Amino acid sequence: MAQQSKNILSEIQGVESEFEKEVAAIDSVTKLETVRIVFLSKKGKLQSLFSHLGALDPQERPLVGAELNRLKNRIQEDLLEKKSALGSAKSPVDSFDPTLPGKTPSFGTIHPLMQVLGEIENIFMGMGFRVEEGPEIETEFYNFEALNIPEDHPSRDMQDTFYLPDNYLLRTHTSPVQIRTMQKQRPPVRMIAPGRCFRRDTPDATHSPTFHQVEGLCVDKGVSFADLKGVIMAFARKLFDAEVKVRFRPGFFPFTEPSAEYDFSCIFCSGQGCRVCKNTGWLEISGAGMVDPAVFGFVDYDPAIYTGYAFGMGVERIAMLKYQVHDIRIFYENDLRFLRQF
Ligand code: 2NM
Repeated sequence: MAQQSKNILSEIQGVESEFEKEVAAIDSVTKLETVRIVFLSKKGKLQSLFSHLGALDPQERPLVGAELNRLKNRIQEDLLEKKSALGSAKSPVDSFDPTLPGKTPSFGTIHPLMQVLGEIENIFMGMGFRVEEGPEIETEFYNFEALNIPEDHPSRDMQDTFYLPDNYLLRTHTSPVQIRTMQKQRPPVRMIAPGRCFRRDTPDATHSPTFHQVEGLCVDKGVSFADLKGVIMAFARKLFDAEVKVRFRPGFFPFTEPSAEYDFSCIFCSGQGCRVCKNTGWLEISGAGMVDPAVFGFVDYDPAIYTGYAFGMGVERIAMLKYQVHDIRIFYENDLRFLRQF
């Protein structure tokens, strides 16, 4: 064999072992492309070997040519193999394509109960009420005693409240917040206490062991039941519509005297009578009254100087009316088919 052919064969060997080293070091698509260009492109090492074929002894050309083709195929196959290996373990930099459309993050929405709570807060803030908060874990003093609820009252039963160790309990209403606020502040007081409450109720369409309340309180010199009626009426008209009527009926609460239950005229039939109001024309909302002097005694307000009214309402009840929800439990089930509607 001619020396020229021997030289090319040994060059082929050199290129092959060079390729073996380079291919082993490939760890990214970018490097793979560099190696491909070095060996396979028009100005690459293989092409330069091919260009020497013409100068060889015609009899030896097929042998050297076959050897060159073998190397070319081998390089192509090895690079392909490397490429698929890299593809299955892509580095983030190689696989990042800045031209792809972005992923839209999925946003949550405010829970319907919190939307209603916010509306109620806004209406009362507009009438000069401050929003006060307090603990959900309470003492018997704040939840019962200071509210003039006697020791033998059924709401104090183990069955009616969640009791915790050391005489703590989960508050059954937000009235303890009113007591705490009166303790730290002299009149005038104009506040609402929104928040979560707890009662030992078996869940059904209208009961849940956890629920939300907004209670209001106004204490000053000369505050009367007429002020209470005016505030509740203004609230009803802002929350539903300007045509809503408010009705007060006699009621009883240990912490107010006199006490009343209040109703709104049915927002679905304008008081004509329908399924929602059970043909009464009225929707029961909640209770209210003039703060009992005994309660003022617990917070050291002089009932001879100050009077006050207080009221409460259930947030779930109002949300159920507003959104035509017929089962309270759906507010707590985290069912996105329900929650996405708000
Ligand atoms: C209601 C109904 C009537 C009320 C009373 C008080 C306090 F602390 F001032 F005595 N807070 N909330 C009250 C009165 C709550 O909810 C149905």
